[in-house]
Amino acid sequence: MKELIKTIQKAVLEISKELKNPDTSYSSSENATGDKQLKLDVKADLLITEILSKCPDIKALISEEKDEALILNENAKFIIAYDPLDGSSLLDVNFSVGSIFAIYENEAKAKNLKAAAYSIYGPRLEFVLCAEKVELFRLDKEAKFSLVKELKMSEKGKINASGGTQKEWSKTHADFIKALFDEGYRLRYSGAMVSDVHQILCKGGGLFSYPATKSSPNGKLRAFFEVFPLAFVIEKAGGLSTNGFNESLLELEFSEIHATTPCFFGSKYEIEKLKQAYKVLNG
Ligand code: AHM
Ligand code: MG
Repeated sequence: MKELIKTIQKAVLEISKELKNPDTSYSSSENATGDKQLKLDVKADLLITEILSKCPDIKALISEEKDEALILNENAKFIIAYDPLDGSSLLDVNFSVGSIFAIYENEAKAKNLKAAAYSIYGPRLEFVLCAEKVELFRLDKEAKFSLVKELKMSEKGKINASGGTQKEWSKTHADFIKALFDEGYRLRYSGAMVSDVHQILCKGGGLFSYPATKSSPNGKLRAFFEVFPLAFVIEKAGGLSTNGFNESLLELEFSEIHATTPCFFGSKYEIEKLKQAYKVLNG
């Protein structure tokens, strides 16, 4: 696992270099979920594939930018599911984006998650790693990732990061989000889930939500390489996750590698309140 994490960090470092002088134009292709791919989405996917392919412990790679799983070594133990550049539609405005990695053992299933990690390409390069605890690393002057601190969620936060087109929300969801703002929560939403969740984690709490909408009844965010790894991180930091109705997003099972789900991550207070609202208003 140590070698594997080092290899992931190497890939992250290479992507961060690529982002210094980027070509932010679109390629001529779409990914499996129908998103138009930027040249940088494709490049970041390629860099991760090239670098991770050299690690003998990896059985397969599952990427947001690949239609199918890429089998590397049938006898190896780990399956890595990743989003090479989460929030890439914000590259043109120079907002922070990141790469997300889920490390599954034997089979890609939330219950088989052994670790999760993500990077934040912001003013600094940061790397969050979670196996048992959640640790924040930062690239230092010697170009090494050094440990900054352990990250923990508090019981209740102040941030409300609410995704999805509002006119497509259910009344249940709209009423719940309004209730949080009425309580004094502040809107903090950039449009890069990894950066929005990172803000909540670093500030100690709050809620990130991406609900079911009229046009996307199963939500927008993808289970294996966006939702499961970030739910794993938030839960290990002491927070909670749900799809609105279950006890944890990590209970969910999907067979399709690009499956999506409504998702909510946050501190205990906000997630319990959300589950209550969804239960009461949906009967
Ligand atoms: P991406 O992986 O193609 O960047 O798409 C995922 C992103 C998430 O980071 C973010 O939460 C969401 O899409 C934003 O969508 P919206 O613009 O509908 O709020
Ligand atoms: Mg993404």
